[in-house]
Amino acid sequence: MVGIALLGMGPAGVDSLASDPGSHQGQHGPLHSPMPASIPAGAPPLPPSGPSTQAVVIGPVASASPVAIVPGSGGTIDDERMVTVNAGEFAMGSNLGEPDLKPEHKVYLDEFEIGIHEVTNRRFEQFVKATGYRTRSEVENQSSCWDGRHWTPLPGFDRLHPQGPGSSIEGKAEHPVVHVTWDDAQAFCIWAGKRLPTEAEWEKAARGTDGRLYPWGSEPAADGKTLNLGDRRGYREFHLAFAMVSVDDGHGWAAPVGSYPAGKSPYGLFDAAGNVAEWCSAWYGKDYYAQSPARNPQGPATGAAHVVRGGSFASFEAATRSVVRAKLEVGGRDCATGFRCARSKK
Ligand SMILES: [Ca+2]
Ligand SMILES: [Ca+2]
Repeated sequence: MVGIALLGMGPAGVDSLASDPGSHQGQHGPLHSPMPASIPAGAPPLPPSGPSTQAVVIGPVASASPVAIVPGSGGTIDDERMVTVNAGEFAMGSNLGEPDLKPEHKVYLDEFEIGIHEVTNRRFEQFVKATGYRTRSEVENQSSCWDGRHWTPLPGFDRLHPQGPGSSIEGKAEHPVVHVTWDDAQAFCIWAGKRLPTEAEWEKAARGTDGRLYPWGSEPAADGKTLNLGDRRGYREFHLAFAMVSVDDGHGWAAPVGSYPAGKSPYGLFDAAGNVAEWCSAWYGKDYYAQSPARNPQGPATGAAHVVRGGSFASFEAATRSVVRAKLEVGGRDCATGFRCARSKK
């Protein structure tokens, strides 16, 4: 079992923190209420994500042979379209809503780039073909999904079988990759010469600088044209008990990325609200906003779960607000969580 390590430095043992998949707590849920977090100390440092000429050895849990990834090598094969988010302040968090959103506070971020789309199956397949990487869901032939009553680990659900046994990614090349852990997402981003966005970068890219609550503004949009959330198709196809049955957004599960241009963010991000929830680089800290540095916050130094943002096709409308903070523990993955990559400007 190998976590993530720089060659010559020995394994960092990231996966030693992995929790029992049986205790996996899906972070979507019909109402998608963020769960309180307890943050134990002593977690190992994050793997390197910046540009490097060193190969990085990455192997998912139970992988017999870890794979070597040359950071940035995937950027020459193809690339996700990125937009630049200019340096400056924005209002992060909210004085209204869940306790972990408070207080609203000014945050300054250096200039960065971020993908306009969630990473697709097509792009992730390029990574797999180039490196031989296997996601943890594939290795363990198991991932979490909604069984009609609970988020629970289910056999036969993995990256290649997003809707479980009998499903496949054939014909879903432009759908977001799902059933990927934070480590899987980080491995892809390293290969692509990028990194996961910080929580602050994700929020600024999603809601801009004017304090809006959604990518398109502050009013919920329930016309079915701005985002893919838990709608009447989710009720029928995904068996959501509390779906918004008054809305038809066209998709019961994930939609191809970019399907909702009316819901673009001020910086041009598609699907920042809904479709699939998105991993951020940071550990989740319930009280972090009260103590966050004012410049380029990176999140708590340690934790048990990483931040996941934006809600998903399985979320109730309120959970798709760009301020909502959800989390998924180390090793967690499910049918409604993916990611997009970011990159610091040189
Ligand atoms: Ca939907
Ligand atoms: Ca999303």
